[in-house]
Amino acid sequence: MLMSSVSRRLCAAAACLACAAAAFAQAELSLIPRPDSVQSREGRLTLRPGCAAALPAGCPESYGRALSEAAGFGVARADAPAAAAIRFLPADRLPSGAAPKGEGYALLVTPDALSVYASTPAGHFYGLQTAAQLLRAAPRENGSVALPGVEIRDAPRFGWRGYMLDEARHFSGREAVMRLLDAMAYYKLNRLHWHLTDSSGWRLEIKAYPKLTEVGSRGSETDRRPDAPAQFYTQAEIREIVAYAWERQIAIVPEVEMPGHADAAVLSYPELDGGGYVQKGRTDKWPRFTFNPAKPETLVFLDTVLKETAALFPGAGVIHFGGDEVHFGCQKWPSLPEVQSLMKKEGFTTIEEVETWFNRRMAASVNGLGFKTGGWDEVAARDLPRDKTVVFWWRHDKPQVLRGVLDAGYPVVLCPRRPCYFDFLQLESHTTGRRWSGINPLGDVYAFPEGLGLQPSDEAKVLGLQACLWAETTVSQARRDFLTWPRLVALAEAAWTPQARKDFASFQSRLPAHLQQLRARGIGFYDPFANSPEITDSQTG
Ligand code: TNX
Repeated sequence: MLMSSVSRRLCAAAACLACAAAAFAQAELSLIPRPDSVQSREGRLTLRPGCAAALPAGCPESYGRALSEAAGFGVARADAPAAAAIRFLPADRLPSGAAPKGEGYALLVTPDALSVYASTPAGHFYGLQTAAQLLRAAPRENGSVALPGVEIRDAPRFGWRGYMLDEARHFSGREAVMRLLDAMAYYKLNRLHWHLTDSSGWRLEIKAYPKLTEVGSRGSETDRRPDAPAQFYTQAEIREIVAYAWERQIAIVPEVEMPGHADAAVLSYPELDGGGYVQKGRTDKWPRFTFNPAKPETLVFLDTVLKETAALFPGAGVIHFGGDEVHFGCQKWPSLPEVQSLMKKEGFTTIEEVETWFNRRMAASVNGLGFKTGGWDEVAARDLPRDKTVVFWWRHDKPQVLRGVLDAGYPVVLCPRRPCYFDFLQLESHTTGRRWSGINPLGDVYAFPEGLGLQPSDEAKVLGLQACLWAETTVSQARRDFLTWPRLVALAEAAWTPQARKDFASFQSRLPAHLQQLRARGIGFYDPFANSPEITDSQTG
């Protein structure tokens, strides 16, 4: 039979697409985080514009949008899986093998359909992210996408896959946070630890204490003018961002720092002052570093702040209350009348006992609101309830603190300065940022936490991993992006992918496609392949 020229051209195009799909199937799929198992299967699936997806019941609109954006064409919504080219199905419909549990999922590409199987909304969501990554990477021809046959089984190594953003030192703002949440979700990260208060700024509207944002939100680490613009989140904005994150399976864990790192709050309400920062004899840096820990007004203030915070972050599970570096600013405590009378009443002989009393008092308040208390690792010395406290281990030079925390039975988030602090340099030749007997290059982030020598019994108590972006040296969003990406992509794989599947060379081969995708999202990054120029505040501020 003679072929028309149109159908000949269509056949040639199909053959070409088949070649591209075959080549694509042979190379490792550029999925990040690398799934637990990926097996090639016979055949391929061609998805055409207008193809339909049967999405999980009750899922947000953003699921369909994510598929359409990744495919590059509109994906319609199908009511029933039978008619759909993309299907989200319950775990027990999986044709063979163990049904995925929890955050796990299975994804099959057959000539008929791309099917995602999971037993929870989180599992379906992570299958969706993998589907989106497959679609973005697949070859295109005449507007269609050709996916190689594949069977993926996947589940995370750690349940806490986090990123801490410091908005107190420099403010990122709503749009940057939304963009960040989208990218975090794409890499299956599920906790944003939001550092909203610190000495250089208070960024969270509290209705009972309006001066916190009228006064305390002005300025930043590098701009202390009292008439600098106010920069903070209204409660309505917080609710919007929390809901946006929730749709993406990300819990936002707020941090309200106490009793230290409190200048912005004390500047707003001077009656709460507990004295300042004394380091190497300098009292000028943070003169109001601590709250007065024993003054009844302080306790009422903090209880009220925590209560409003709890109402804004209903699904957070944890409210972080800081608790770090108090020794920098508690020198005045012994001279405060309220501290003196507390010590007398309780029979305390040391300031440490006052700190412990304060921590326990505020942890009870957090717990009373139905949340666990998060605290930097100093709080492990404060005898807080093991089952209601999450310890964030940050002092990498104190492995004995981690040991003690694990032995005491606290759940732990691992976020040691090295290699998890992204305000540290990522390349020796970079000039701006911190170093502490070393720097935090991409490979070190990727290799974490293997170097810690954790035993399986320890790992059971480790909730997970977290990167922290402290923002003292980041005036611009361009610099925050430069410090964050692609190190956060590496952290995402370290937190998700089983240890036996981690391979830095493979990660590096998959990374370039993701750098392009970050660029397409409007997110900046350091390009380790091109050794792109360092972005410092002096260039961008
Ligand atoms: C230590 S981590 C801090 C932060 C700084 C950071 C800078 C922690 C609990 N405290 O206040 O921003 O170092 O790297």
